[in-house]
Amino acid sequence: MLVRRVVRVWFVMGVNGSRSIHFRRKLRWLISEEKPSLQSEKFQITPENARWSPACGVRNFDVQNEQKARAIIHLDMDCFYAAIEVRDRPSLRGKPVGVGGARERRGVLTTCNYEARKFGVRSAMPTFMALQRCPNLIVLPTRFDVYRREAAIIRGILYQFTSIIEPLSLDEAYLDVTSHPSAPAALAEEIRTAIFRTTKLTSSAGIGPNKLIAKIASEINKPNGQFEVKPEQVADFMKNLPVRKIWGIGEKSERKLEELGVKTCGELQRFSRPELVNVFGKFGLELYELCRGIDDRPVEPDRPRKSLSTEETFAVDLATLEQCEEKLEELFQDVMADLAQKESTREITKIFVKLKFNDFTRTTAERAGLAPTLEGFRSLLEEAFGRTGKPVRLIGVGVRFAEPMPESAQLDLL
Ligand code: TTP
Ligand code: MG
Ligand code: MG
Repeated sequence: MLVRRVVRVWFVMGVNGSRSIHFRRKLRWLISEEKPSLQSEKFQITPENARWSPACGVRNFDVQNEQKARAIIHLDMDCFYAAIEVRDRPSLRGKPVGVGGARERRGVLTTCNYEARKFGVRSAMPTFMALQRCPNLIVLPTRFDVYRREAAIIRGILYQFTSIIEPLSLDEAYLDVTSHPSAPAALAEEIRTAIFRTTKLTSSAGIGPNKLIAKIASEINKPNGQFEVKPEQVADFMKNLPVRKIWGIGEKSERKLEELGVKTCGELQRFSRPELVNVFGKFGLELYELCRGIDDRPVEPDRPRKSLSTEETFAVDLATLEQCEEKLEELFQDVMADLAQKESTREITKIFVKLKFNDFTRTTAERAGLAPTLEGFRSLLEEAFGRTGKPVRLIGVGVRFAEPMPESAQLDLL
């Protein structure tokens, strides 16, 4: 009986990681106060160990597996777009290369190779700034069709090793290799070699017992390297790790923590759950676990997108609302076409308009309950533009989707 209830809740969790705390609470409720009869000698589970099971990550409902540590690989291609461009133009090998919009068109770099990074060039940097730092930088236009094709080839290679793959973007993915017979680090090496053999592109990998650790680890020996954190090494690994490495800790939270004298995860571990909730609200509960290297989010092969949008940076700033409205109409057409093609059945909860101004500040106007019509986007544009009146450098328009609720969750939990 207990096993059946627990397994059902795990399945629900496996479908949507973002509800972790809610479900954990629900699970604790099931097995502690309200349902003491569910306790059994064979399968003792307490409120303390009632975390997500490793099993949910692999959709494996075998409760005997509950204690088995997961093996997760985070794989990320090295300077992906730039590496493809250099591969396809061997004369560029060894030279600093960036990919993105031209300086004359006030472009921004999507990425650059490691030769360019030595000069301080970075992703998302305006091209003029990149050229100031690295005057010999070769700037190439993007070729998204080629990048997408390479990404599909790489995905095909990954599927030869496991079907539990959660892509994060064109060039990176989590793989749950818990059930694979090879040791995970050897497997990561094998996967990276297979990718290189086929595409002549290098990649880096992080190997760990969960997504948090695997993702952090994949940066450590980048490019063309890998790093493994074994379950027994997690405590040491976290001790000196800067808090900024934890997902969800941005610049603002980092500053907040610095004011409290906290720079590392080890230092953060001194805070109790209520103390962290005081500072960070609900996220404090997750933080309590994350800073200890605990992350039970499953690798989700079919993660639905949360939003869909399109944006454009203009060659000349738009000074008036009328000029912006003209561009808005084009962007509206684009996003609606995209929506029809990719997400025709999803429920839309919000629409939004994002503006970036000529001084690089930005603002987003969004509203729930507005249909995705040109009129709706227009009123948001007016609102966003009216906030500063500064010349506009970029307009983005988009929609946010309702989280799909799995059927099993509706039946079990509502
Ligand atoms: P990343 O994996 O973040 O970067 P990268 O692969 O270029 O470099 P690294 O070796 O550090 O992994 O992003 C993958 C691709 O996504 C990148 O090649 C270009 C694109 N991209 C953008 O278009 N804009 C961005 O701001 C970033 C960060 C990436
Ligand atoms: Mg990359
Ligand atoms: Mg990446």
